[in-house]
Amino acid sequence: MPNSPYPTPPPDALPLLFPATRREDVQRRTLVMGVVNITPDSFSDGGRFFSPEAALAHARRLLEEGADLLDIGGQSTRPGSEPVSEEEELRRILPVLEALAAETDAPISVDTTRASVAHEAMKRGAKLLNDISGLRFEPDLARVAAETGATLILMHSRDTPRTMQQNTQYDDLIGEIAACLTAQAELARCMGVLPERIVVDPGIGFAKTAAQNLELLRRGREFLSLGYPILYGPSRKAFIGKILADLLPEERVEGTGAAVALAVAAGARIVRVHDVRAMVRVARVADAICGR
Ligand code: HH2
Repeated sequence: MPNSPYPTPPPDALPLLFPATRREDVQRRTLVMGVVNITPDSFSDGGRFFSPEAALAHARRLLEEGADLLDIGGQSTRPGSEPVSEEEELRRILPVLEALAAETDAPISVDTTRASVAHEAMKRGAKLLNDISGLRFEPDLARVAAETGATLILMHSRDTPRTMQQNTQYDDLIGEIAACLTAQAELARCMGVLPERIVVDPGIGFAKTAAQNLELLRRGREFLSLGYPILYGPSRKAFIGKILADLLPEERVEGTGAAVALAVAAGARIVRVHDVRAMVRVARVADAICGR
């Protein structure tokens, strides 16, 4: 749009994940990814959707509320969290993924750092792999993405979720994250992932202080030069609670709305959120203001 100071992300291949009738619509606006955590210990909704039935009902609700995509995770990555076994991760994710893939054409992402879990998930209908380690834990995950044609989300973080908040020193926050995401995307491409199947994410809340999370959102448009669609996951995170006198995660909806609006203004292509109904409204209005 002429005269808009807000960048519009260039056309990308994400619409190909959707049925042909929806492609035009999803090319023009920010996509909302609903979070389905099948975990007893996630920071914002841990334990609420732990049974397969509860997780499925939750996922259906998010789709009704307007989620474009879903992100299913079987392992919490909150600061300080401990990993679960591969068997347990599969046991949590697969039944829900299989049931959902059979009943919706909304693209389903699986939030995993394990190549083996990624492989099983792709066999059962997942379309995206969301790796919060950006291939640092298991580079072979890129091979799975290449072989199965998955869209691969590469997120910036450091160390492991257990220790990442002890490693938040950056000389050049944006430059270092951009360089890291570029290197991870290069690795993925070397392993056969097509460039149009890569999405990058600066990793809000992962090895970042509250002030650094704000800077990521303030300067988000600088990541556009990486040339990949950008995902932001600010939803209900601690930096929002900190600004708002220590509000609890489920009370951070409006604060999340502010972060989502500014992510859209920075050129986000996907926002990963818990409160889908509210954030669809926020993203639509922010898209309209930005002239998309
Ligand atoms: N944040 C979380 C998990 N996965 N993936 C991407 N790409 N970007 C993010 O910002 C991101 C992510 C953490 O949020 P949540 O899933 O709600 O919590 P938990 O890790 O405790 O399950």
